[in-house]
Amino acid sequence: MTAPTTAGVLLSRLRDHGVEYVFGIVGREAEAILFDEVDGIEFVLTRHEFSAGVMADVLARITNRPQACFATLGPGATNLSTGVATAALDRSAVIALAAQTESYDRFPNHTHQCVDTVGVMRPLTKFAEELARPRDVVDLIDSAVSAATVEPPGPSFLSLPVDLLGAPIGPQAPPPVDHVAGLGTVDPHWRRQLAVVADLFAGAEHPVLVVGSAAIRAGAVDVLRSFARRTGTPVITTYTAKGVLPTDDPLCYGAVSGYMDGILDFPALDALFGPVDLIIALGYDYAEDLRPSMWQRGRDKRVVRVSAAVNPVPRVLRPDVDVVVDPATFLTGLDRATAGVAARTPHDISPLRARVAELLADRTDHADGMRVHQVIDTMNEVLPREGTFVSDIGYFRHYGVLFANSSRPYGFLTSAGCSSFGYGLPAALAAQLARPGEPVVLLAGDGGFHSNSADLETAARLNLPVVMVVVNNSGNGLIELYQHKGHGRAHRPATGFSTVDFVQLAQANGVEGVLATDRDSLRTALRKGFELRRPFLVEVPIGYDFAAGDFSALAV
Ligand code: TP9
Ligand code: MG
Repeated sequence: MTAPTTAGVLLSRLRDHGVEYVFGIVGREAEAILFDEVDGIEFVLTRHEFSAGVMADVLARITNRPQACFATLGPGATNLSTGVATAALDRSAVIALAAQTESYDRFPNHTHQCVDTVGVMRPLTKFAEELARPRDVVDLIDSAVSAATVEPPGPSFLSLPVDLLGAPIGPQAPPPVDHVAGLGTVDPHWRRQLAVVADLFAGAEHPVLVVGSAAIRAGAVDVLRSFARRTGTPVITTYTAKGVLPTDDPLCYGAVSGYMDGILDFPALDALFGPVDLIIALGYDYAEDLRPSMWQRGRDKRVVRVSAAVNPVPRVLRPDVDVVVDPATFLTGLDRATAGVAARTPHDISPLRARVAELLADRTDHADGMRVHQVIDTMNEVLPREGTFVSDIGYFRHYGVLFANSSRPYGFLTSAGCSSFGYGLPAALAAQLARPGEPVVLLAGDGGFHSNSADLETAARLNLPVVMVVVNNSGNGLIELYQHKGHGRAHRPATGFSTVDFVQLAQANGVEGVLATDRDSLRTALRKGFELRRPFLVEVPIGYDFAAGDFSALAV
């Protein structure tokens, strides 16, 4: 039997930590690693390293385990860096790996394809090191996984010199993997703080729970649902925590976006937060873009921040009570401590709900294309309750935050923190890998989708039956909105594209596609897409009314 190489030990250690897939593109280090060295871990070839990073991010998020991505040296690693940044700002336990020039020939910016990738990745990651001796590989993987999984989770990076990757390693008996990730700093005073928060809650007239994704990661969804219903406490979420209460639950007050007043042409933030006198920010994370300035309106409020990590943004948030403990433990404690508190009547947001319903029911025909709220209403009609709604980044995404139905944690997936456009397609593919047999629909704009559309071929090759809806206004619409906001007009050379035929683009990559121009043709196309069990693309021409609406909440 041949001795295992560093590559084999690396892969088996990753597998032992629960990693199921390595997404990426292999370069000349293929002479040292084939990716079939061990069973139980699969390599998925993508068309771009950014896609590989996003796929690892989304799979890690849904499976609650670390997942890996891989790039070759130099340009492969720098391409991967945007996926790594996405995992950093969106808090995902991604183990990013890249090959490096042979250890004896490592002269960054001189040797062929050699750049200092640890230097590139260090500010984007929680841990970044280069392998110096083959026998260190298990320790390095263990450190990378520990750093990546401790709250708040994020990416780790390992640089792998090609000669060391292919080197034989003597027989190894690594210690067993401990799957339990740490919880970061736990403040031992949290039990005393719990009594304070229970008193604040008992004395409040209109408390709300403002929920971030850390509450999902902590496993707080069940206790959150029962606590909210028992006490009559409304739940407001960030983009990415949408679904912790189903959209149609009377206590689901929706997800917040800084664009909502403008899109709805309605003072939505005032309606949501004006009457509130206590905010319990459960699993709060500033990166999810629900900013304290959005809730600072109307009545004076007490604010409680609950997070397993210490407060990193005191300049914008100084809560009245800052509880450093995992959100599930805290809410379970609060549930018990408030058992005697009677259920309240939540504050009334019926005018806001009526405005949302009015837009969803909009049947107006527009010569310049459907409006995005009409597109999403039609998607809601067809997507089954357990389905996953993935959104790329663009103006349409903020309509998705407001209008898309979501009934489960991570039922709505988008990049809130990094907002890297082009995220949507690989995110949807990874969601489908994580949830085989369940419907996954993608909403993407022409700008973001075509910035990373090469992975249409990956969808076809892996036969991942995602239904993709590309809303096409031949331009970077969101940026046009900002041009209007700043200058009162658009400058198309900086935002406008020529026409792309997305149906033909899909077909060229082995994906069936159709054009839909109204609600009826879109509904028919979506139904067909969900029955097909193969990837399917629907292109929908859309129009935006940028000049309308109040976007002052964006000036934060
Ligand atoms: N480059 C990256 C990688 N990410 C982002 N977010 C930008 C640039 C800046 N954002 S959101 C956007 C840009 C250019 C335009 C999106 O255009 P679209 O056609 O995908 O969507 P829409 O509906 O706004 O036109
Ligand atoms: Mg566009």
